[in-house]
Amino acid sequence: MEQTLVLIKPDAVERGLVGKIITRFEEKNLQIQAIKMLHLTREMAEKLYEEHRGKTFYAQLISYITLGPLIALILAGPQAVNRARLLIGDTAGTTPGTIRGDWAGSITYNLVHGSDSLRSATREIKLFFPKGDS
Ligand code: IDP
Ligand code: MG
Repeated sequence: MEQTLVLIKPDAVERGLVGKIITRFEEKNLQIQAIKMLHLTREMAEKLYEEHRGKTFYAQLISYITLGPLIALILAGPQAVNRARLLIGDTAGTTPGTIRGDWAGSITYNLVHGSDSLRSATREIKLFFPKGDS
């Protein structure tokens, strides 16, 4: 079964949206295979977002994702990577009916992360759930 990594980012935890966000995924029949709360170190944030190093919003992104605790999930199901991204919505949160479209306040503070490809999913799952940890 295909797996993807989803993060419920610190702003969503702070705003009390964890339950509602998890419900969206569960209602679409994406199964929770692992879940944990953690506060990212700067080092881990830099690994997660290595593709964005050097971009104008990079510093803001690293401080955002390390602001407070987040929830990491492995979700599984047919086409889990794409289906999770569809539920999450576009980066700027302009699509109503998606998690970001309904609740996100800005392009940076957009509540949720979802792996963007199978390759990213494999890399990110290893980062958040090293062997023996899930
Ligand atoms: P994604 O989360 O939809 O895959 P990415 O382009 O991978 O979007 O960007 C990673 C994260 O960086 C976004 O979720 C958002 O929090 C932040 N971000 C992306 N683009 C911008 C921008 O143009 N300005 C500020 N923050 C941004
Ligand atoms: Mg991305």
